[in-house]
Amino acid sequence: MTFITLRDVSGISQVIVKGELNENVEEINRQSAVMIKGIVQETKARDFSFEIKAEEIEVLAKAIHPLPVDPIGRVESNIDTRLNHRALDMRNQKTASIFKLRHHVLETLRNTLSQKKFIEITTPKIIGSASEGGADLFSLDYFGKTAYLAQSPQLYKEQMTLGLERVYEISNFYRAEKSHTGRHLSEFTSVDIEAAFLDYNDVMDILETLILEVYKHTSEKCKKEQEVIGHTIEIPSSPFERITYNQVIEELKQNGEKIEFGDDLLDSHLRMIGEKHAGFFFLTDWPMKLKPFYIREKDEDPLLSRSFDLQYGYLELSSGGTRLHNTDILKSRLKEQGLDPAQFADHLQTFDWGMPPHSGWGLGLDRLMTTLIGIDNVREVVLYPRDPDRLKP
Ligand code: AMO
Repeated sequence: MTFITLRDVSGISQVIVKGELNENVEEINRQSAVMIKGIVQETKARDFSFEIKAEEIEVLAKAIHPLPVDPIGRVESNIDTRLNHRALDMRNQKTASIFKLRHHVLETLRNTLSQKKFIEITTPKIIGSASEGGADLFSLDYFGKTAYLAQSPQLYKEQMTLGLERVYEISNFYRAEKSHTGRHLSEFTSVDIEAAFLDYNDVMDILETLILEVYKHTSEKCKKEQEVIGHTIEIPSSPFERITYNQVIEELKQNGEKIEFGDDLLDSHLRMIGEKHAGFFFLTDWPMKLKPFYIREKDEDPLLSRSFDLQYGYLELSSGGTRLHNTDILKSRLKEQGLDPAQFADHLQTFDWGMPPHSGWGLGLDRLMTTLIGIDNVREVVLYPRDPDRLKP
C-alpha cells in the first residue's frame, strides 16, 4: 500500500494506492501533475477528514528530481532562490496564500471604490515627458524619439476629473531609483484615485475607509490564508490619528533632533515618529517646498500645503493632497521646481477647459500588503519583483 499526498489549489488530500496500481506510483516524482480517479472515503488519518482510494492513476507531467526549491517548505530556501523559481514557489502554501490575500485586497479596493462612484481607468505607461518631475525615470527608444515609463498616472488622472469626476487606477508604475530596501521596487503597483470637488480631508476619509475595508474583508474571508501564513490580521483602530508636519517637527526637537521647518523627514526621523505613533496615522500639512508642483497651498498659510502622507509606523504607504487648478499658478510652480512649463503644455491646456477643483492620492499596494501580513520585504508580495539587481525571471 502506498500513500500519495495530492494537492490542488483548494487544499491537500491523501490517496491510498493498493495492488497493481503501485507499479505506476514508483515512477511519480514529487510535484508531478497527475490525474487520479477513485472513491472518496472516510479515513483514520489524523490530518485529513477524507481520503481517496485510487482506481486509476495517470501521470500527466513528471517533475524533475531534485527540484530547485522545495515547495513543501521542509527545506527552506532564501528569497532569491525562491524568486528565481517563482512558479514552483507558488506551490508553497505560504506563498500561494500571500497571493490569494492580494487578490482579496484588490477585490475589496475595486468594490469599495466602485460603491463610492469611482470609475476605473487605465492610463498610458509609455509617456513623452515626466509625470511627476524628478530624475527617477526609465527612458526608452520610441521609434527614434525618447519616451519614458510612467512614474504615476498623476497628470492623466487629474485630467480625467474634468469629465468623469471620480476616477481610480490600479496599475504598475516605474521608478528608476537605485534603492536597495525592503520597501522600494523599480516596478510597483499603485492604487490611485482622483476626485472632483473634494478636498484633501475628504480623500483622506476615503483612504481610511478603504484601508479599514481591506483589513475587515481579509480578516473575515481569509482565515485559512492567515493560518498558513502564521499571521492574524488585526483590524486597526480608527479614526486614524492626523498629525501635522509642524507637530512632528516639535516632537523631533523634543527628542533632541536638530531639525527646522522646511527640512524633509529622514528615515531616522520617521522611525522615531513611527515608534511614538504606531500603526496607521496621517501626517498632514507639509511645507509647500517639499511637495510636487501640483499640490495646492493653504489659504491661511501659503508656506504650508493641503497635503498628507499615510504612514504605517515609519513606513509611508500613500501621499496625496488637494491640487492646484489655476493654470498661471501651476506654471509658476513648475518653474520654481526647475521644470519647463512647455513640457507640460498638453496637461496645462486642460486647466483652461473648466477644470474642477480636485484632490487625490496614490497608495503603494505592495507596501500595504506587507502591513497586512506583517512582513518587511515587498519582494514577498510581488510575483516577479524588479529592483536594480533583479530583471529576471
Ligand atoms: P508618491 O511618489 O509618494 O506619490 O507615491 C505614492 C506611493 O507609492 C508607493 N511607492 C513605491 N512603492 C514601492 N516602490 C517604489 N519605488 C515606490 N515609489 C512609491 C509608496 C508611496 O507612498 N502622484 C503621487 C500621488 C498623488 O499625489 O496622488 C505619487 O506618486 O507607497
